[in-house]
Amino acid sequence: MTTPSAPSSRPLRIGMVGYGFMGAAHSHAWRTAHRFFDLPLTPVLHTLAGRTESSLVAAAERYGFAQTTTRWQDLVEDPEVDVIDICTPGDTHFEIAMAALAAGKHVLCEKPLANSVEDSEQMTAAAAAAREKGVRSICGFSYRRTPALAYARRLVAEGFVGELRQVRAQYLQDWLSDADAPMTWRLDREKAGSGALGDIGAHIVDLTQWITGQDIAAVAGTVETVVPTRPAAGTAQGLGGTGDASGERGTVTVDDIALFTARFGGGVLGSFEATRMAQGRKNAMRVELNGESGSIAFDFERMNELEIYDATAPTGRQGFTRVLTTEPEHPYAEAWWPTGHGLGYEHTFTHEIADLVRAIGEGDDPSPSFEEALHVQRVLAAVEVSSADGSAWRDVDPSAA
Ligand code: SOE
Repeated sequence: MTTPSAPSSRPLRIGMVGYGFMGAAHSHAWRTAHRFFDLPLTPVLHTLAGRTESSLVAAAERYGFAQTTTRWQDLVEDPEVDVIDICTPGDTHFEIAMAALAAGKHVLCEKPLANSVEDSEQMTAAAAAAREKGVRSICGFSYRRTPALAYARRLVAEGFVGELRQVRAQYLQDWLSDADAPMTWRLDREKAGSGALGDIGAHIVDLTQWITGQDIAAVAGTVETVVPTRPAAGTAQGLGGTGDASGERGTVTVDDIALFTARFGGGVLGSFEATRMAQGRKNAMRVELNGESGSIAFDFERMNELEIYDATAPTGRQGFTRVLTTEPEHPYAEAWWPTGHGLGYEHTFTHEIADLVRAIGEGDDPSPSFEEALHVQRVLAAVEVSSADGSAWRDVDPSAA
């Protein structure tokens, strides 16, 4: 009988705050990344922090953390913890990230970076100061690590679409279509910052900027709350659940739908739709780029595929081609299964963690940086200001936000 050998690289000890949807996704990624990617450090699930002792302990057992604490400050104060992974609602990001950076801990902060531009600015300044001391920080825009989308970025950079003419982005979900879906923290502005805009619209803002290599410079938009009150109590399931329709109702303080037009820095026009009211669309995060010589289209509900259209092909053979992005040529794919076997939602997080661990081990700056996440925050803020201003165009800059 042989004993499995100990990890060959140095440990990277993780202190995670929060253990909901994102806590589950991140822990899975921390556990898995070094088993599929060659990494300079081996992540170790050191301590899980959360408020409610009983569910915290159960989550730690399920996710594989060695210990728990009901004080996130313990993670920051523990010299053994190397990375603070913030998986809590947006209202807590600022305080935890600032303390972690000041203590010299690397930080992975879920998106959106914070609930306000002002907090995001301070976090970005703190991350920049910490970077001087070798401390790394990253914001969790995990969809960048979808092989098809990373490949789309490469195609754009290689000139496949030629000059970019138009960007179309949608993030469609339906878990709030039922007017009796219960109140959750995602419907509370104090906790979440905004609704569909910040929770899912933030992803398509980040993605389109990253894929095109252009920041959004101005926006004109409308945000709307379609269902103003919802059952205060109910049974949670997934993001939503079943509300107690006969009981008390709470007030929804965030948007259900956000629609906006954007002008990218390079001059290209883009349209954006973020909604949690699109019946039948479960996680349809779609991006389409139309250029002079071709188009690229993606839908997360078919995440292993990228549609590409080559306008330079002979007319009789033109048409969208469905590329299965599971080949060794596609970013991240080679580390996984034999050709064609496909990946899932969780892999985007595993790739994010693999890139982060590599950056920490090699002394590089991981991306998306807090600077990039701050720009996303400024775009979101400008959309809200535009909406309040009767959908007038607003510049995305520090003074306008
Ligand atoms: C996390 O990255 C996240 O944005 C969640 O907060 C959303 O609710 C989810 O639907 C997509 O991923």
